[in-house]
Amino acid sequence: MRILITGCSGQIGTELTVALRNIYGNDQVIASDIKEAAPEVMQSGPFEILDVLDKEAMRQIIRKYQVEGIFHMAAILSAVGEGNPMLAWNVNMNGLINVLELGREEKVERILCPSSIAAFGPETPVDNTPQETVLRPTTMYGITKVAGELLCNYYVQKYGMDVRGLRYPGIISNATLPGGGTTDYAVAIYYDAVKFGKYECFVTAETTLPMMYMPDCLKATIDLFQAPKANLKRFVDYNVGSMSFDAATLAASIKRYIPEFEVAYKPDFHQAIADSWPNSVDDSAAREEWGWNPEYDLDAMTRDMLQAVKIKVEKGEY
Ligand code: AKB
Repeated sequence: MRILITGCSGQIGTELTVALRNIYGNDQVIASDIKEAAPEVMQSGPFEILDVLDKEAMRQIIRKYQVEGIFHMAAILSAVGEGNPMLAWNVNMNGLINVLELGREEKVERILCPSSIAAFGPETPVDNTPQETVLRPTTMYGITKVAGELLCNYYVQKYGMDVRGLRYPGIISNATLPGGGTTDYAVAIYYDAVKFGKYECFVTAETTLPMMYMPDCLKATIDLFQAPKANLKRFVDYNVGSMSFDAATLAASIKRYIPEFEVAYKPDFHQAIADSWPNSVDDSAAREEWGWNPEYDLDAMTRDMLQAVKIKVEKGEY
């Protein structure tokens, strides 16, 4: 299958491109972004500069490479979205409708567009948040995620298209730094622990959120994309859980390996966003319909993260 990835320079896009090239072949996976990607993406297969708001440019790429599947990863995340709500609306909604319309017009076989725990809001039950529940987010990012889920479902129902999506928790990774999310503290803490032995955290010690390590994120994304269509009942909005912890527990897991590590908690505007999101999610639909089963727990992730980040710091890459 020939695949187009939008947003390949982002935190997930970088590693997803590499993972998909390993599965489908380097020439079969066309990476695209508004800016150049990391060397491992640029040097391992085709790359195109693409602004997802430019529908005709995207059409040309779909035709040039005879694209059969799209992973639509280009998005503005929650914290940047609160600073510039119109940008979040424009990129997240108009980028998505361009992908969906082109999928329909150019007969793309399958599209995956992630949603997020940001689709939930303060009225949603916080523990083991059900699959079907109140969706009244208080951030523009969350609003675009709910609208995006509805839009994707519209294309499934009205046009019989194969559009799939999952609600990412906070994603923790060491290849590309995240940009503009609320859950970014759970990545930054590892870098600052290794480099400085201390970290200033922008949410309180008690702030609990669902999180996932990148290998599990890639597995969830690719497993859903590859799942037999006949097994799927919902398509666009699967909860996917992995681990759930508060900031103090995350810090304690690092302290086991770096005993002198210190965290100062200085909550800022991110706190209100984090407070509107769940502690943990019920992902039984994903487990039943496409066999979702995460591998990493907090300690396994911390060991892996610290090792990888140490190498980066030693090389002067952070
Ligand atoms: C964010 O924090 O904005 C993202 C997300 C949970 O979707 N990481």
